[in-house]
Amino acid sequence: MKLVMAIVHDKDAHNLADALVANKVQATKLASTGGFLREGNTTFLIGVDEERVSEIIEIIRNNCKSRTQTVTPVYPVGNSVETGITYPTEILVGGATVFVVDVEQFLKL
Ligand code: 2BA
Repeated sequence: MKLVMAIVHDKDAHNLADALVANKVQATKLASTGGFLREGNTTFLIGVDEERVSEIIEIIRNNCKSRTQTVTPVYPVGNSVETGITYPTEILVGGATVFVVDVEQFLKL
């Protein structure tokens, strides 16, 4: 068994949740926060048999768009140690950041 962890934009979370249910995939949806933008995103935990991993990845791909976002540093120019960015910059966010990991044990007690 595998655990698919997918970090997606909040705007895609509803459609992705619907698509997972429609495909009879069990998932848990967590409210999360991106470390860089410090904005809300959504993390899905999806436990599946190994044979279904590529199907799950396709479902995620089909429901998560990439978006450009403008980042304006909160630090003044010359003191942008944390971000390294000193002026408004466009960054690409998503579609989805996906981790697939082995599950040692899966128990429902
Ligand atoms: P955030 O950390 O808020 O990052 C949002 C976007 O900002 C990233 O999009 C990336 O384009 C950009 N970004 C992140 N760190 C940066 C930096 N140090 N300098 C310049 N630009 C930077 P994505 O790569 O699509 O990531 C979307 C969200 O997925 C991230 O939100 C984070 O919550 C998660 N994520 C991405 N990579 C991760 C990783 N290796 N481990 C854990 N979570 C990750």
